[in-house]
This record gives sequence, C-alpha cells and structure tokens, in this order.
Amino acid sequence: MATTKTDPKLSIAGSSGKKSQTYEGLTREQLIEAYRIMYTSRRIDDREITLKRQQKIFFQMSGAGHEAIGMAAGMALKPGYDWFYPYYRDRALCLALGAKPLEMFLQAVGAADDPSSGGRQMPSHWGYKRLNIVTQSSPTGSQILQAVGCAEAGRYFARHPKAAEIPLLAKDARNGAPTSGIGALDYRQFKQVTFHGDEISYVSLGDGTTSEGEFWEAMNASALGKLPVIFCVQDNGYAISVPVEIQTAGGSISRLVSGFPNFHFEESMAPIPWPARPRFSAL
Ligand SMILES: Cc1ncc(C[n+]2csc(CCOP(=O)(O)OP(=O)(O)O)c2C)c(N)n1
Ligand SMILES: [Mg+2]
Repeated sequence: MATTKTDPKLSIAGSSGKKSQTYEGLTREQLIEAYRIMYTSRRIDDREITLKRQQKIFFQMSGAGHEAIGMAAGMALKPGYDWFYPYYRDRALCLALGAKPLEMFLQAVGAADDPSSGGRQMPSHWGYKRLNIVTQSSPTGSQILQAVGCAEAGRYFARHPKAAEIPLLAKDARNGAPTSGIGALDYRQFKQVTFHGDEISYVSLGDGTTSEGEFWEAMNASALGKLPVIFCVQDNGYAISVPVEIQTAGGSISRLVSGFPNFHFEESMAPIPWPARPRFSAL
C-alpha cells in the first residue's frame, strides 16, 4: 500500500483557516478513531477468550498484534465499494470498515441473529454483505484466488456493462426459473453487484499461508493481468508452531516475491513489542 509521510507540524485545516496539528498527516480525530478501533478489537478478543474459558463459545481466533495493519487498511479503503477477502486475524479491519462488536459476538456464539451466516460459519469467518466483506472458507488461502477473481470480474464488468446486465430479476425468476442460460439465477440473487472499474480487491493472509499453491497462482495471475489487488501478508513469524525460518525459503516472503513484475511492494514492521510483532507486506 502506498503511504505518504509528513512531518508532525502545524498545518492549515479546511477553509476556516483554523490551525490544527497533524501527525504523519493524520488529524487528532483520525488518530483517536484509529486507537479506538484497535482498542475495541483487542477488548473483543479479550472478552471472547473469557467466554471460551466459560464454555459459552467453542472457538476463538485472536487478532491481537494484528490490529494496526487492519485498522490502517480499513481506514484507507472504502467499505461497500472496494472488496474485502480478509482472514481470521482481521478483526480490526472489519471494525474499521463498519462491522459492529455485537455482530462479532453473535457470530462467536453461533447465534441465529449473526448477520454473517446465521450461526453457520465458525467464529472469525467475517462476512458482511453491506460492507463487501466476503465470507471465508476455512482452508487457509482459499480467499486469495477469490480476491483475484473478484478484481478480474470487476474490471471485466466495468469494461463490458452489457455482460453485467441482469437478464431477469432473481425474485421474478424464482417460479419456474431456468437453471442455465438467460434468466438463470446467478450470484446476484445474493447481492446486487455493480462495478465501477476502480474498485480495489483486498486480500490478507499469514506468512505460513504463502507456502500454499494458491498464493503463487494468485500472484502470477495478478501480475499478468495487472489487477487491482492488495495482498496483505501478515507475518507474525509462525504458522501455528512452525517458525517462518523453516517454512519459507530464506525466511522472508518479501524477498521471494520481490521479483514479480507489475507490483508496488512495501514491507513494514509494526511498532509494537515482540511477541506481538508481525511484519506486514503489502504487495
Ligand atoms: C489448507 C489448510 N491447512 C491447514 C489448516 C489449519 N491451519 C489453520 S491456521 C493455520 C496456520 C496459518 O498460519 P499463518 O498463515 O502464518 O497465519 P497466522 O495464523 O500465523 O496468522 C493452519 C495450518 C487450514 N485451516 N487449512
Ligand atoms: Mg503466521
């Protein structure tokens, strides 16, 4: 992800001419919002861990240590416009995009009122239609090619609007709907989708997941097609118990992928102490 750095200094804000202090280009309000998102994310994790110990929930995936990148990506991208293929540690991303703590707790306990899946998905399998956060499959890495396909589809439909026309509205087609051809129900029965041509598809994954074939297929397809995809690799040094040094050749995925053409590439270390110190690669 491209970043702009500015020195902390006084700057003119708005047309009122009133001076307001910014830090790294962010206003006081933005910084408070950023902190609020990260703090909320950590508190939800803490509460869920307690609920798990009380056997009120049966699975918990923590986003602890991953809050900063999620918050930053969520504040930079557009919910309901860009497309999001997160992974289970992206709680702060979802909060920054507009997911509610209550919705997360409803998913954690598998409630019928859970807006993601009515309690059918596992916890931390984010999915919010209104925000364009696409629900995840549990095999790690499934989301990567889906994100690339979304970017490709978006570009295709924006360039060929006729192909995006709905032959028959799903509600009209339900009675005696054909199963193929004109009038067949398609994915748009779940969400009316319009592409504008400048959407970004965001996908995130852990360091261990970069060893899967899907990751390399997705990188290659994105590079070939010059697709608008952000790959956010959150390297926390381990895939469960396997250290990155013995999982990834050379110990750094950044080095391995740096030869791919048509990518803007950045690596950053979050300023938080070990052990919660992921390295992030936005490719
Ligand atoms: C295909 C597949 N293999 C194994 C698993 C079990 N599994 C879940 S998370 C995980 C580790 C992933 O590590 P990493 O990508 O580094 O992400 P992290 O949890 O460290 O953020 C594994 C092996 C799975 N869900 N799917
Ligand atoms: Mg990891």
